Amino acid sequence: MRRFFSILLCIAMIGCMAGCSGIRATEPSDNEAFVIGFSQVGSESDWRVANTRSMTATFEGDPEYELIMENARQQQENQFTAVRKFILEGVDFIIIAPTVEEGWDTVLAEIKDAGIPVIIMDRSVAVENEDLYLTNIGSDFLHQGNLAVEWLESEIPSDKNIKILHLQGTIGATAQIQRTRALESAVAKHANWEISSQLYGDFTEAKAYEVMTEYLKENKDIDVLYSENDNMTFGAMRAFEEAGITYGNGGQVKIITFDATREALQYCHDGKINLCVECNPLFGPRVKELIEKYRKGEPIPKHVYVDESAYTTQSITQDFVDSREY
Ligand code: GYE
Repeated sequence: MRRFFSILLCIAMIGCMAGCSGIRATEPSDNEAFVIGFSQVGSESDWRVANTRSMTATFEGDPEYELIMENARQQQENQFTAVRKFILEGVDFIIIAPTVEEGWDTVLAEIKDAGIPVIIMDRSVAVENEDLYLTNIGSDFLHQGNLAVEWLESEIPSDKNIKILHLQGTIGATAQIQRTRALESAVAKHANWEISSQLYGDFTEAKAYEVMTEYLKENKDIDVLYSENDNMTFGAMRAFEEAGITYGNGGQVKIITFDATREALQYCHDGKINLCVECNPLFGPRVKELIEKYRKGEPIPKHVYVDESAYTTQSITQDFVDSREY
């Protein structure tokens, strides 16, 4: 089917020449591999890099499959372009890791009209019609946030007032929405908890370092850092050091981070991070299994969540850190 669409694509390209810049015709493969178009968010974090690696490693080397990945550099518009290109190329399957939840109705309807099945991976999409996609495989981000606040409840006596600095990821992404929701609802329930500020770190180390450095010039009264991913935490740690603020076990600021990558777990083991909430990026094999079920006509659940937990300095060993795959 792909060869036929590649010919169509060539005709379309000749038809619009200069006006259609950016469209790339992938070479039709000699075999009739099952072609998957994958629109990835970007490469903003170690989590994302591990996720990309898991996807490519799973399909690479399997002659039955061909995975075409497009990196959206964290822009939803780039995802729309990628998806439309996949449709034009006549791929057999599409996987989308959506940047943000909103705004997907039109493009998902276009995919459906083209008769291509879609898996939404990692974050979710907010569409009225759930039939627009086959399944959503990802994390329970609210559960992750709740693990973090439960830990904080166990750490903070109810008569102690605390100021929480909240570093937020890409606004509108499920991981941001749900992790924020868990914190905000917990703060609403605890009169002694206060969010002193919400800073936008876009899930990147560089952005977090920049906003934290600026913030710490005027504000040093922080008891807890609630950072919505590890890379922002690393940026914040650097800013704390430069501002002379101590953190981790025995320090001024308790640090809560999400993802639990190997580097963050090492900091946690070494007492520099207090809590790592796990978010597993290794979706490749699970996605492949779902696609295989789909191809055999087997039923597929609408939502697939992965099991995740949280780690403290006391609960992890060096062996555990070393064995971390991401
Ligand atoms: O926590 C962060 C990444 O959506 C789960 O995106 C993902 C988040 C992850 O950039 O590191």
